Amino acid sequence: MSKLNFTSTLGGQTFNSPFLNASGIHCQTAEELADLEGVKELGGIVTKSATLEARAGNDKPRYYDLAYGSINSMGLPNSGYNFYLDYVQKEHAKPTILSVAGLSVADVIKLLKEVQASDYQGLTELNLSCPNVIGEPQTAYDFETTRKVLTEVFSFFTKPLGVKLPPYFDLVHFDQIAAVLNDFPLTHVNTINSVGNGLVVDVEKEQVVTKPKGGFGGLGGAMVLPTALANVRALRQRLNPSIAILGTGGVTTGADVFAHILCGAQLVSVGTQVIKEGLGVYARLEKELSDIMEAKGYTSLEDFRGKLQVM
Ligand code: RRO
Repeated sequence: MSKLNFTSTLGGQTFNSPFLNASGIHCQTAEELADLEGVKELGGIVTKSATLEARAGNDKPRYYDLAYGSINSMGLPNSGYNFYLDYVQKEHAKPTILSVAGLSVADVIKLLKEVQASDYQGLTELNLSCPNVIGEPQTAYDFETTRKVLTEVFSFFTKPLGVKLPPYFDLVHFDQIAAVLNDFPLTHVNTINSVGNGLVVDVEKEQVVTKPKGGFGGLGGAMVLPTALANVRALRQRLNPSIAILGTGGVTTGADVFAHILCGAQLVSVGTQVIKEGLGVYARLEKELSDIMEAKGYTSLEDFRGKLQVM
């Protein structure tokens, strides 16, 4: 097992393992971020998406655990970008990804100007896909606006930058978003955010399970794995080779991690399963991935990355 090479590179940085936390998962407070640093199987740390001002988020209950995954309508609770920008500028044993989100285009520009002006040289990820801010659309479903935002951002931003995308469900939409993204020097795209605006019904209570937005919320966990794999694969087939894909969505086993990498993922994030199982999930996933690689005679992630076969 120790002979396996789990290294991947992204934005000029080396990640010693393919595992990340999904943004929003155990990464909002200083204590949670410190916990992530202590997980040796984690290759890098992603922050909760940061906004200009701190936010309390939506009313509770706003997260609900399901046998087949989760539904959330957190509403971007976070400590504000100053806190996360301070955090990523400190010394860390692992690479960091600073996730940022704007409530308007002007917010995004202001946030990224602050990052540009700071000493932070690591990766930043612009979240274009939060499904839960009341009254706000998911930007990346609007291809024109996405192009407009990225054009403005790259007029001044010179540091490593990726975007977090919502899931797409139509092959033409994959073509359209890829055509936009390929015009910019992105380090990566992270796909997928939760499957927006699902609705879970408690039949006994004849009621929804989360309070905000009448119960509508983002779906994650096992139920979204095929959607996540489709997005990783379809984008890998369409994006410039210089744009890495971070695979997020539906990982519960080492086989799921293997599948994400086979579809083209450079790194793989875990969200819902961390909430269900705790941070020990990463040791289990690493062991399961190692067992699969050893059984197949693979010694590095490059041996199978992107090599999914079709019939
Ligand atoms: O905070 C949230 O409600 C949230 C965000 Br910003 C996101 O990007 N994805 C998600 O499922 N929840």
